[in-house]
Amino acid sequence: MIYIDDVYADEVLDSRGNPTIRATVTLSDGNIANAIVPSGASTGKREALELRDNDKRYMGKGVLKAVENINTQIADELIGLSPFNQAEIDAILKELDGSDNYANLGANAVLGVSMAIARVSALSQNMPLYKYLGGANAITLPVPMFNIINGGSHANNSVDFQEYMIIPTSFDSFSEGLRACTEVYHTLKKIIADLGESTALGDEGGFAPNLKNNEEPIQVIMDAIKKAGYEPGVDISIALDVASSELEVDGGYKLEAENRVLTSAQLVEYYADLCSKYPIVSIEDGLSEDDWDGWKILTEKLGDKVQLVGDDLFVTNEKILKEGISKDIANSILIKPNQIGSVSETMATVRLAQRNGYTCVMSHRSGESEDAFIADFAVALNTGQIKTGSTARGERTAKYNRLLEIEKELGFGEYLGKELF
Ligand code: 2PG
Ligand code: MG
Repeated sequence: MIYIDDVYADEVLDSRGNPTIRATVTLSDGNIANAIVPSGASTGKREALELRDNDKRYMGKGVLKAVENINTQIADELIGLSPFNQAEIDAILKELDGSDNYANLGANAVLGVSMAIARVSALSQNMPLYKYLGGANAITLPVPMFNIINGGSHANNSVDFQEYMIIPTSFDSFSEGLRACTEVYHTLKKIIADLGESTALGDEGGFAPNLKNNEEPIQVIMDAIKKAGYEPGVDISIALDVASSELEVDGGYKLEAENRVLTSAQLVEYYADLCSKYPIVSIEDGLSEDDWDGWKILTEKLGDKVQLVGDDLFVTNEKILKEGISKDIANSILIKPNQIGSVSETMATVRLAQRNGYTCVMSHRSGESEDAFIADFAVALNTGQIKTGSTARGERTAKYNRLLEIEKELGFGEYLGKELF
């Protein structure tokens, strides 16, 4: 029987220069694999706990306690077990932690090990990770939700909305969709430079220009789509992640760039107006994680036309999603494994969403690494969509390049470009 021979962790750095966990698992057959854990900036309140040292090193952001938890408690528990039952391993880690949000071991410690177990098991079975996790059903390449302008807490510019993205909707394959988005990205760079604005990049590789309100980014993106030779709304559509939990103030949502505070209902009207003027097919966190009444208004107003994605709202949590489904809130969920803490719990949330007709968008975090686990995971879980930045910055291209590799391996696979929206 093949068993887990060693489990250990190191403190390494993420794409923002903050410490994170790299967990490594060795099997008795000699296979060895590691996984690096991502980290968010605009985190939801109900996310699983990311354990930080809170001491003098790295402004408190060290992860030596989480490393220690892996090297002692988690290693003690897992060494000697078979790695091939992911659900059982993840359940053991959950029980070892004993809390409902990994407050003891740290969700970063648990997720690192959970991902490394999946990866080393795939290796041991001589299978690509997507196939190990998804089997013969894992053949759908995700449509990219490609980040092109950054604002909010991912950039220090004047724009309030956190992410403006483009979605290739008329292409026959992942690689063709990605090519089109990349061409629009290069075209946009020139447009922004011609406006006399900075072409510096935000955390996820999109540009971070100082534009005069939250609508102007959409206008320059429309311009870029056309100048690159594509038809907005036909070939390429637009998606937003407002990350509005970050904009909440007493009495509403503060749009700093526009010098005004809107109520939930007014913000919904603002979105409806934008959607009537531009081909916006998806809005993430249009209202805050606490504003379920507002979400109800948003879903009633736009839910049958626009994909409404809950990120901070659902935090990849099966229980919270269940509540959302029962209240008819949103129609889509963002899937970030580190919000919930293990591979199996992430899969359970995706299953629940898919059974209930909620779309799923696999997602990176703003703090990332060269680890491309989510590329395989998106294919394995048939999410059909992935949000992983622009084609700039190595930690973002790592995921795109892995998907290109998977596409080739699958002999083009299946791609939902035209059918998605
Ligand atoms: C988001 C994410 C990823 P962060 O809000 O969707 O784009 O950002 O990782 O900072 O939470
Ligand atoms: Mg978000």
